[in-house]
Amino acid sequence: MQVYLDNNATTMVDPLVVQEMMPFFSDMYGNPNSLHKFGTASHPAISKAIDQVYKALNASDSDDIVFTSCATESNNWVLKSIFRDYVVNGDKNHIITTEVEHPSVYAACKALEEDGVKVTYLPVNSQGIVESHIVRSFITDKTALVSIMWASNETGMINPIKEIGEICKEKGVLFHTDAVQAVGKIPVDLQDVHVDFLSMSAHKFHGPKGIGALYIKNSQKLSPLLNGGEHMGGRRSGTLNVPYIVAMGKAIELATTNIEEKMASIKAKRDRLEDALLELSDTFVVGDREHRTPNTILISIKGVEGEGMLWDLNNGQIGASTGSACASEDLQANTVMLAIGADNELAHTGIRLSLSRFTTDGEIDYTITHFKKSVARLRAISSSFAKVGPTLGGEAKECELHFH
Ligand code: C6P
Repeated sequence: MQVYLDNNATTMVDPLVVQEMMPFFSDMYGNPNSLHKFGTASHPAISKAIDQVYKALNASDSDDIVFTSCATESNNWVLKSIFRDYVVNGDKNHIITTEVEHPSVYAACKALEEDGVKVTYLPVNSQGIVESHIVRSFITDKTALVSIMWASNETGMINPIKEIGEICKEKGVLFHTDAVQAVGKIPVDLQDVHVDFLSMSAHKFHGPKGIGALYIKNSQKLSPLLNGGEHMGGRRSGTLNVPYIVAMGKAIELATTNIEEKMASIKAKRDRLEDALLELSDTFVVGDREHRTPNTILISIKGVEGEGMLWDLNNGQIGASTGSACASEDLQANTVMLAIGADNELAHTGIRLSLSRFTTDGEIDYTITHFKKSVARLRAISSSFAKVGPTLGGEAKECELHFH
């Protein structure tokens, strides 16, 4: 058996999505900006895809949804254009974000600091959540933007986006959320929350890699990142990637239709896996289940290095990760675990398991058995675990961590 439990890194493309996109490679392949029939043939499918994305997010007709190449582009677009529009060409100089953002926000903020922007990196609490009152306390009349992820790719913890949006609205500050790990996993209703800009990526909800989007409330000002032709109303130049746009529309429709049912089914499997793994002594899961995306577990197993565990799981045909896929080669401690107060040793023990709607009960059973054997094997050869030994009556916990 093979088990893929790294769905926060990327997901399998749903076969129904593949079917929908195929005709636009070699059949209806014209450039949609061309005036002949080869070009115009794809217009109905593009319109349908745009409608599917608006409907999935409950966006209004006055809002813009602009297709991009990925969420990294969407995030960079917001941050760099806010810098241009409100810092260079305005009187603001401050951006608020968090210590636990994905690198496409965090590294972009670091780059803006070199250009003179003051950036505040907010801490998270011991659950890995940004508390809204902290956001409020750092907003000044120089703040151009607050950028806070909706849900964490590492822990699955869901931030109080509705509260933060209300605070930003009240203070007259623009609010961007990186919703890559929220869209398609939990309900995202843009009539219910106040968000100015929202980034997403299709390959996180069973669409293909290389297509994302940026939502812009009320089609407001945001200078383009890519200048060129008049594609997407001049907001994002570059010939439209028709097959991928069609795929993204289909994927978001499939992911968000009856989302509550899908969430309940994934959560039941996730909880069963989590309960079984927490039977092991000296294990911790970051964050409570109530505030977590239904597919994610970040588990720490005392005495077991994350990389060793991944290797062992991989030998058993199970794909997992120690955290963000783009940081997985540097063998550093998990930065989110450090941010929530784990010590360096513990922050090397995190394993991220992320399910999808395609994960089966049989795969969960197999993973439980293999995981437990791996832990026993690795603990038997772990020098740190041997030295300290299992905590007497070692308790397994899911909730806030108090490491110190
Ligand atoms: N996170 C992970 O293993 P792209 O690669 O541009 O489609 O998505 C980037 C991105 C932005 N924000 C968040 C919250 C994300 O999780 C990701 C992708 C993967 O966690 C790959 S690093």
